[in-house]
Amino acid sequence: MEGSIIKGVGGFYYVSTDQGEITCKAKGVFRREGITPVVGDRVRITRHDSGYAQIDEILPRRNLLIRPAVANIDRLLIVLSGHLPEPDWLLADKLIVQATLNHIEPVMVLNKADEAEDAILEAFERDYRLFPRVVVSALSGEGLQGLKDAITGKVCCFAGQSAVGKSSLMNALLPELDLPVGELTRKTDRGKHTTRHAQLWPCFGGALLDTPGFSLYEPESFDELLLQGCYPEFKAASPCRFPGCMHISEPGCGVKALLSDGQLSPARYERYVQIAKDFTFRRKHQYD
Ligand SMILES: Nc1nc2c(ncn2[C@@H]2O[C@H](COP(=O)(O)OP(=O)(O)OP(=O)(O)O)[C@@H](O)[C@H]2O)c(=O)[nH]1
Ligand SMILES: [Mg+2]
Ligand SMILES: [Zn+2]
Repeated sequence: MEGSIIKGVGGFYYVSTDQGEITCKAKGVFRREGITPVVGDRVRITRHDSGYAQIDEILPRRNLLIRPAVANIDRLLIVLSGHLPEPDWLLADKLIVQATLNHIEPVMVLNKADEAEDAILEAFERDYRLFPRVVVSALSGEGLQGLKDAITGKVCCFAGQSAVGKSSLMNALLPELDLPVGELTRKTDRGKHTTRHAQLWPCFGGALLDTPGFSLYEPESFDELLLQGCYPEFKAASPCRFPGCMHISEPGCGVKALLSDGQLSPARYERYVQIAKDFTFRRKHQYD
């Protein structure tokens, strides 16, 4: 039988199959070989007469994100809040990079439209104008149809800071879930990491995954040229004078020309420079 892992807790994997949900253990050899099944994995399982079921094989993964580990994602729904917690734009840009490098399509979601600040709305529209994006409110229902359209038929995973409303959006789209939703702490206006595990729900001809966010990005390679490919803005640039230009301090740079023409958001560009420098640093120290 084949199915998808929808949840993994304490060594048990819950597998959704066309014969319903089946609780499995992983084959012993997986552990010896250091293989860990993850949420989103397509697996082949056997059910024994005793009722015991086991995962025999993990089918090849199209992609894998870590912390939390999830596999086979079509779209990453990168959620920011229009109000509190204050948007972590750098994290959002890193998530775009992470998604793009893994051949996952990023979709930008600005939640809490009901109380969104104009400055945040403007920055969101300006910085992500070349990405698919929706402005929504889990509370009022505004924009939810657009979000539904963006996820239908796809395996979509929510990502973003704690308390931006990932679980609230899941609940708004699938009221029967009734997932726990957290508060912001009064002191820091940050979230409390209410969601603890990644979990997948088949729906809308695809699936939705709620996660505890992704607080880290861990590209497999730190190739600055691949990084530049994650910036659709750069495609409008005229060729740079130097091949392999990093678009940071080189003369005759087409990307910096876009910047001075006002065709590239300065904020997006500044964060690009941070991420690019981080790539260079990590590449140099990868084998330290
Ligand atoms: N005003 C407003 N508040 C919202 C909206 N969506 C969520 N919230 C509130 O934001 C807080 C956090 O919501 P959650 O859904 O738990 O956020 P999360 O992203 O799942 O957080 P973690 O599970 O900790 O990563 C809760 O107090 C929600 O009621 C919205 O559209 N508008
Ligand atoms: Mg949550
Ligand atoms: Zn350049």
